[in-house]
Amino acid sequence: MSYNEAKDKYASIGIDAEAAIAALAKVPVSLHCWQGDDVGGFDRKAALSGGIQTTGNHPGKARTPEELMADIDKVLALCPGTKKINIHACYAIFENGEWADRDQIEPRHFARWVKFCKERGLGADFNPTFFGHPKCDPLTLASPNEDTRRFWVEHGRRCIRIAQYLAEELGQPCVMNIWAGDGLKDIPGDRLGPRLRYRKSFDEIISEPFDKSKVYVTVEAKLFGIGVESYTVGSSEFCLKYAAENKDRGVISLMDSGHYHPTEVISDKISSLLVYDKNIALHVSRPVRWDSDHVVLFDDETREIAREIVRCDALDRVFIALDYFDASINRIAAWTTGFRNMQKALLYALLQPCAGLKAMQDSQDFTRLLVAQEELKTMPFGEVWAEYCRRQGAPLDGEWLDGVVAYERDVLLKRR
Ligand code: RNT
Ligand code: ZN
Repeated sequence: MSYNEAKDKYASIGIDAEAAIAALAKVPVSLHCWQGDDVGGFDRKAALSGGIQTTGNHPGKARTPEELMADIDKVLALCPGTKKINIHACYAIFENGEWADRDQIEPRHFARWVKFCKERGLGADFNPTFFGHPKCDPLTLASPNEDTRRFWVEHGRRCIRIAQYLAEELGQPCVMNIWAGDGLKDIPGDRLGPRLRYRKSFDEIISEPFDKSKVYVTVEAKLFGIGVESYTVGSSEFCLKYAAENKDRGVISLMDSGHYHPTEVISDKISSLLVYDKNIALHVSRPVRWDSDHVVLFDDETREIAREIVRCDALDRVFIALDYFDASINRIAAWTTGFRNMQKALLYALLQPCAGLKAMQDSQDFTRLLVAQEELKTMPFGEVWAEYCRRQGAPLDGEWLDGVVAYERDVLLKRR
């Protein structure tokens, strides 16, 4: 079947494939820089902490800014759509023998990222890094040790300045996400104290002045992490309440698809937050039994997340970022697969007869609703996806992996 035939097939059920392609091309999706080096960063050699872990030791991970940027370029060339680069503070780039600790970093340590983004016309998002550092005691923003807590608050405040710098330089808003893995391995003796300190620290961070039209501060909730199984300070309730209470100061909720109980899905939560909030943010990931950050698939939940965003007519209200890190396979293929799958899910969602499905529900025609949704699954989606890739100058499915394998042979395997 050709694209034109597929287009006609969609038109026969009231769907405009051209409009779907045009709409998707404008939706920014944030590509996380940390898939390229297993969340390593450039500012120190400390092991990952905060309950997150990469597993696998596939050869060829990026070791320097040059290598990471070269790898990102590969991914960008293989992915259709509008991209932003999501940078963590630990990816500061120090030059001429300089080094600055997390409570000393400055916008200029991200000048190379600005250059990288400018040359490619990309926006950027940003994240303070509250993990992988000796000052995780193990708590950071919730630490009872005032010296530790202040160190991390200062880090957060500096990150707001860096986020604003990125937004101003690149002429696009910057989402600055606060996630700290603060929590305890075993049963706490005090659950309230750390949460009160966490709130105080958040308040101190956002008291750093910023332009709310340029910097969107998000707070990411979590259930638990490896090594912090019994208690997480920044739980879902905590972060939702914090964002609600500080909405006017520019704080937005962020939901990561791996940060809830195993049968809980964020697709069902999106509409609840959109009832109350102008903007929300997402980390699209894939948890396998825990927050394992597997590569995002074109699976039911990723599709449902995208369908919800589209059905709520909220493509311009939801900040979509990817968050996964697989070190067991070729990292460029992992990155590319997840990004392309997010694009596929969004395109698939844009090819839904939303108004028709709503009408079936509202007229209690649940039989027709079920059948219609099932039959959508075998519509010729692949042809529309291929056309979208062609128009974006991106390779089609089946056309990109051999190039990645060649890059692995010629470049990645020489990184030893
Ligand atoms: C951890 C959170 C967080 C991190 C990144 C690296 O569970 O999902 O978003 O993955 O900041
Ligand atoms: Zn996340």
